Amino acid sequence: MATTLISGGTVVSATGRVLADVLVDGETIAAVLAPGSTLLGHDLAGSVDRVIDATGRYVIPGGVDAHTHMELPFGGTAASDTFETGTRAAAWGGTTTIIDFAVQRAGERVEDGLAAWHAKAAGRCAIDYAFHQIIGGVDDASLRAMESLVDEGITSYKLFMAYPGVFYSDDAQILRAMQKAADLGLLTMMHAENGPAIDVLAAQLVEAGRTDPYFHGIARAWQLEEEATHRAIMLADLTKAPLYVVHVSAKQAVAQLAWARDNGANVFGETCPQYLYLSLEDQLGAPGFEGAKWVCSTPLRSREEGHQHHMWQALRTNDIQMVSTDHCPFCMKGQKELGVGDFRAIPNGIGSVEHRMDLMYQGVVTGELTLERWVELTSTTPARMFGLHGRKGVIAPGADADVVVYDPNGHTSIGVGETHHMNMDHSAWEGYEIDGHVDVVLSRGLVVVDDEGYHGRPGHGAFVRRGLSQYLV
Ligand code: DUC
Ligand code: ZN
Ligand code: ZN
Ligand code: ZN
Repeated sequence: MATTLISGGTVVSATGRVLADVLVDGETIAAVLAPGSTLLGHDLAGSVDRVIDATGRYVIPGGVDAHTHMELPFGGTAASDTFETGTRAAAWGGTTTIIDFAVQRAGERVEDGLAAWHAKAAGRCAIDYAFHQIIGGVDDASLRAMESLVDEGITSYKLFMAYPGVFYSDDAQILRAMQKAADLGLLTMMHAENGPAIDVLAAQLVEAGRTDPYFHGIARAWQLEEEATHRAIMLADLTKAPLYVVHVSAKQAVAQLAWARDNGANVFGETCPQYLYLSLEDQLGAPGFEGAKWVCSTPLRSREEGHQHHMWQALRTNDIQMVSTDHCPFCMKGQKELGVGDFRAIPNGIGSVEHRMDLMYQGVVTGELTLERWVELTSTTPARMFGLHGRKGVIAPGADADVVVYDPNGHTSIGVGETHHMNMDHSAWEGYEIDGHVDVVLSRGLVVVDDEGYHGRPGHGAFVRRGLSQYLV
């Protein structure tokens, strides 16, 4: 088994930083050592297969993106990244684990949905992957099927309060699923938007000729995110089901989460880079149909109303505990274009799996986050939240050797022709400049990215069975 020494770097964890050498033996981390340590009198650098000089750079645990949608069928099309292209792009950007969503719809068997996702991913991923289970049709059969999920290594599932007729669950269904989840120790993930109310507003807007992409965000008003978040919290409280609210974008929804946590509830929230950087005003100012590239749900929020500023603050105060991408890419041509003349037909989603580590590092540069908080939000907490701790999210003996060498003196220009490896014909992040650079990426000991380029291969990434959330035990 190959041995690698990552020498001279600053190892950053969620709790601190230290100058140290990291010794990798095969697929795992063997030791974290004082710089220049010897082993039984032998110079380590001379006795390993490979030395990576990390002098002047940060050595961090690989990113864990707990919310991606490779190949998700949506709006008559499917997300444009396959597990092969999506995990390759993730690796380029310093993410070494994704947790994707297997899909079950009303009338389908949960077991079949899960098997279909295994079939899509197996043998194709460049980095390790795990699954959550979407339950798009809560009924007796799907509730029974939830009983097998923990044994399958799937310890979280997602419900939708939005998208009536597609993934939607009503309150009765949510209540039943949460009762089951509370029994099983499953973490309930919630898309918290009031879908039936959104659909009425959207129809009224289209009727009035307001069909541009911008009106997607008007229909999906923050009141309907706040209301659904509150409802989810109360149903979770009643059933004693721990709750994780995905893609929080409205400051009022953050306030609901903070209130619930202050009252002792097991409630958590995630946000995404788009809700930190992009705004409804950006979308309004985009020429022609360009704003479609930022159509996602929950939607971008108004900068004038201060949502983005508030979200950075919530990351500091731990009212929001982690950052995922909700990576759900669609090309403009043939996909987003389906919604020319009616924003309701624009497939919802933004592709960011490649850029999350960089975009969040820029928050360190601008003083929004500490270096340690960057690692915590993008790697350590996601691993703990979703039952991967010990293997992922830490640089420690015995952990998987998923490691990133990050250069604070490097530079990354984001855009289609620059660093972009996602299967998209545009970037939601075109023109973003990052004062840092992903230099080297190891996935279970294999160097997948270095100065010479990309060395990853489909099938290196393995399915990871997850344990129960560390926040619930
Ligand atoms: N939101 C998106 O933007 N895309 C897919 C599903 C979702 O909830
Ligand atoms: Zn969602
Ligand atoms: Zn999603
Ligand atoms: Zn560099």
